[in-house]
Amino acid sequence: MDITKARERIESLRRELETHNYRYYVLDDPVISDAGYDRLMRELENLEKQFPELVTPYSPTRRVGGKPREGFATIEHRVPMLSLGNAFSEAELRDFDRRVRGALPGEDVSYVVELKIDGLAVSLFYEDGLFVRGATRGNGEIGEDITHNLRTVRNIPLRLKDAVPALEVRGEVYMPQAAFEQLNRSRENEGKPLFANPRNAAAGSLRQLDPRITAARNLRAWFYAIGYHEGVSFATHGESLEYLAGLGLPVNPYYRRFQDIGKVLDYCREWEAKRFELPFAIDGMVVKVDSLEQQERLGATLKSPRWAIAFKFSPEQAATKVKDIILRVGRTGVLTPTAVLEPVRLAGTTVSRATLHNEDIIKEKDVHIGDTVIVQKAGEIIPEVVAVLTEERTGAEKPFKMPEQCPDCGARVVRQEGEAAFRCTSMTCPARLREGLIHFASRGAMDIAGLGPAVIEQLLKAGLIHDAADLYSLKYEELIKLERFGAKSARNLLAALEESKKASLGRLVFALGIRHVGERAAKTLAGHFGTLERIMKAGYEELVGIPEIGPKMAESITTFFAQEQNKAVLEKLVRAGVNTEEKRRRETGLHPLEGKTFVLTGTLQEFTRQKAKEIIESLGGKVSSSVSKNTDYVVSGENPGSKYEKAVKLGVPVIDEKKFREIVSL
Ligand code: 3BD
Repeated sequence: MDITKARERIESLRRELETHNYRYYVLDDPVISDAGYDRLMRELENLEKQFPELVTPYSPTRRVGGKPREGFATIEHRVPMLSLGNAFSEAELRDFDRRVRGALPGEDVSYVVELKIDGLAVSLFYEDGLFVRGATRGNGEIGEDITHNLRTVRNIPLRLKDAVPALEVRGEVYMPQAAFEQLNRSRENEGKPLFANPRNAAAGSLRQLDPRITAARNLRAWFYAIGYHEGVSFATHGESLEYLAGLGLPVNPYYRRFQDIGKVLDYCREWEAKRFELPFAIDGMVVKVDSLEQQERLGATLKSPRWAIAFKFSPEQAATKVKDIILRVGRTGVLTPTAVLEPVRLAGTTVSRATLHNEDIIKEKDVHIGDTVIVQKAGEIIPEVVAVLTEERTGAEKPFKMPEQCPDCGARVVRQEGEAAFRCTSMTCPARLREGLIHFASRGAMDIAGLGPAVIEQLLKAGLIHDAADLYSLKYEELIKLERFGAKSARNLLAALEESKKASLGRLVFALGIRHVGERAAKTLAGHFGTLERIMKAGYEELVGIPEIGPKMAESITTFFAQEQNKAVLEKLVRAGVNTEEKRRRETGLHPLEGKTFVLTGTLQEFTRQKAKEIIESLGGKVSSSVSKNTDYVVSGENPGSKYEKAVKLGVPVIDEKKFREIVSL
């Protein structure tokens, strides 16, 4: 084929693929089979390989581009992205209507009401109809450049249906409910921490430095506003939405126009009732004055427009029956009562467990087995019981009684004075062992990738491990015999175990799961004593003499190391080659961050917070959890919290990850 023919064919294939993409991902109405689509894509890929000079970034073959990035650049929004005021009740929505009409005396007012997508606000820039840049909302003025990740969102067109000279569109990127559930299922299998909700999952996915990961996350977007624009104009918000849809951008079809606030409210309530029928999460409705000219006259306060408001839905609750109350034994032996529920739909997922925290709370809420209760999801992965519907009682309900024996091993259960918790007293309780191993492998501890609860359960069942040290004598031949284990996962697990031997002494001490010894205390012990051997030999008096180590902790540490069983496991760990020494600080003896206090906020790309903390502390600096005027630096990652705002308010320097790397000279 000559280049002219190739150019024509390539262009026609691209148009065709764009149309199929649009039909599939935007209209949800495909007209081609997957195989047919793949055939077109392969033909285009082959032609682009033969004629690399004809490749453009806007080709459907180029969504997932190149190598992982170094970090995110910042982008200043040409038109600031405002916030939205909230209405939490009918009265507050009516107040909004009164304010609007009060400012526009004698005029007709229409509202457009939209679903409020529970995702992440983004801004996309198109030049001559081509997607050139995209950013997070950030603080509304400045966001982060996430172009490479937005390109992987399948319903975002790389090329609009019209070559508008300049257009900035705003919308929400979200993770559909089904994709969220699937992602968490596979994360659970891999022993990775779960995302609490689709919003966090979408945020985590957009923050990836490697667009291939984002591409695998199945994100989608809806657009609802225009920012900077040239060469187009509209009279109403409704018109601008139609315009966006006409360009091939996904616009949620459930927006409606009303004049009467009562009708607006009815429409809000209608969606509040059927929100979980949607394949994605919404957390309210957005009400906007339709006329752009009226919007202009209404203007904005410091942060949010006076012409729009978010009507927020109330927290998600459901009524269901408590079939049973079971006890889960944690790694420290604490028995946590959990309600087994008649499965019920809540916030888009089916819920069959709710935590009851401890016996006191069961008594306080007066939960009986057989009761009908209200359960609620509030950011947590596990829902909780809010209240009992006592009017539903029949008399057949049974009060719950803490057992005297551990449900897993039968050992005696005790409640220590001043504590709400009951504990299993056996050191060899299988449930404690399992939970202890999960902790040992977890992130802040030995951080063993691929060793999650499911795999640990498998290894225990197969009798391959009896304590943490046994992990280090696992054999390839043993692993590949296990269900769902292939050559690759077996090799990866062994490599992760090998890698974990290098973990710092602080991590190892934390991983042991000594009661009351958290990450910080473990690090203090490691820093103070320098070797595991010295920690093991330390007496009570010496321990309480260390700042940050209280009597309770000191007692628990000596008890732990006095137990023969623990000593035996530690010896095995040492023999396996696990690091038991604290790395000496840089030999120069210089502690360049001596006296400097850091606060970390948001999610960092290259480091876990844990790692960043270790680095700062190894250089003599301190990490604090709250910002004050004594803070020297706030290191801000993606989605910074209120600490960021506080730092700005106090004038404390806020640095990004790149700057942080410079300071610690990595
Ligand atoms: C939605 C502002 C205006 C253009 C300002 C009226 C605050 C997140 O579905 N319209 C929507 C949605 C969000 C919106 C506007 N319309 N602003 C809208 C929105 N249908 N979620 N938001 N945002 C977007 C925000 N995000 C993070 C932190 C603070 N504010």
